[in-house]
Amino acid sequence: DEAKAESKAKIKQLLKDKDAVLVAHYYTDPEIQALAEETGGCVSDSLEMARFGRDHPAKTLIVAGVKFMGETSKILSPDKTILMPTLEATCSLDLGCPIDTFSEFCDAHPDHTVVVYANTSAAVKARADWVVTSSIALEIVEHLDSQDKKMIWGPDRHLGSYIAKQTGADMLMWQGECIVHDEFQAKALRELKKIHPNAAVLVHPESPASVVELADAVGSTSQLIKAAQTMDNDTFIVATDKGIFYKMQQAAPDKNLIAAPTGGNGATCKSCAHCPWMAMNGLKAIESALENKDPSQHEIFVDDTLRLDALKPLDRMLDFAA
Ligand code: CIZ
Ligand code: SF4
Repeated sequence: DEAKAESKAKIKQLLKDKDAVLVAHYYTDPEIQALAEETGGCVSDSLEMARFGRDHPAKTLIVAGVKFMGETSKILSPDKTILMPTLEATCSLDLGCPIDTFSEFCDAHPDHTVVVYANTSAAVKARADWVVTSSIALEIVEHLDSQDKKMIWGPDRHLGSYIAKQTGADMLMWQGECIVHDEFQAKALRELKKIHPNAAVLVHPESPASVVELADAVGSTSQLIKAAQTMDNDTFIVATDKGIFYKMQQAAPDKNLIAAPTGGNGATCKSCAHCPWMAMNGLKAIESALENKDPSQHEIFVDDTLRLDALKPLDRMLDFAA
């Protein structure tokens, strides 16, 4: 509608005026992803967002995602201004892994290599030996396992169990989960598969093991988009945040994409396959981030000592991925 068009025009102007670029996650709302594309920004997973932001010449990055993504950008690009539509956009994995208790857990197992998921605070990253995202977690754990390392894994227990099962690695699990993926339901998914017998099931490994077991392809957001593009099936049942349908449909325009069922088959779900924190990245919030009249609402700062400690395991991942 008119207000939205006005807001988009204003954002486009502000992006130019402030030498800023919009970096959006696959789970943000479709209009935010479209705006990032239209304005020369990027839409991707957390690993690519951080790399794109680091390598882009813009002075300011608007990170439409959740807080840990803004922090990762600041850690990689300390000289850039990192703004977020709202600093209240967090993540249940980050919230469920406070530095004090996580650090105690690590201290109790000093002979273990600490591997943490990107969905964590800068402080938790700083305590880790390795940071991984879901697109590269399997390879990195395989690599560490081949060196006979015992590992502490945090915070996502579903992703951790999936990787332990695939690799046979010795991993002590932190008990965290994503409130979105944790809600996918195996029983309802089995029923849905009966209705669509030719559909392939695509599952993000933050989902429960019972759901992962039903998958034809398991992978990170980018890997699932690739699967929809390359697999022969004409229908896909997708177990990850609904935001992904925007890019997945773009990549596979002729395919029929169906959301996997969540708690109570949609009747009693809490997140209903869309992250409430990702949903906070609306047009008005982006506008207000660009204006940055109140940095306490928008700007990411990471203490310098913490930044350097968190940079080491992050760079380890980026070098491994390169
Ligand atoms: O669930 C998330 O927040 C994901 C998949 C983040 C990422 O690595 O892109
Ligand atoms: Fe965190 Fe899950 Fe939201 Fe991703 S979708 S930001 S893992 S709560």
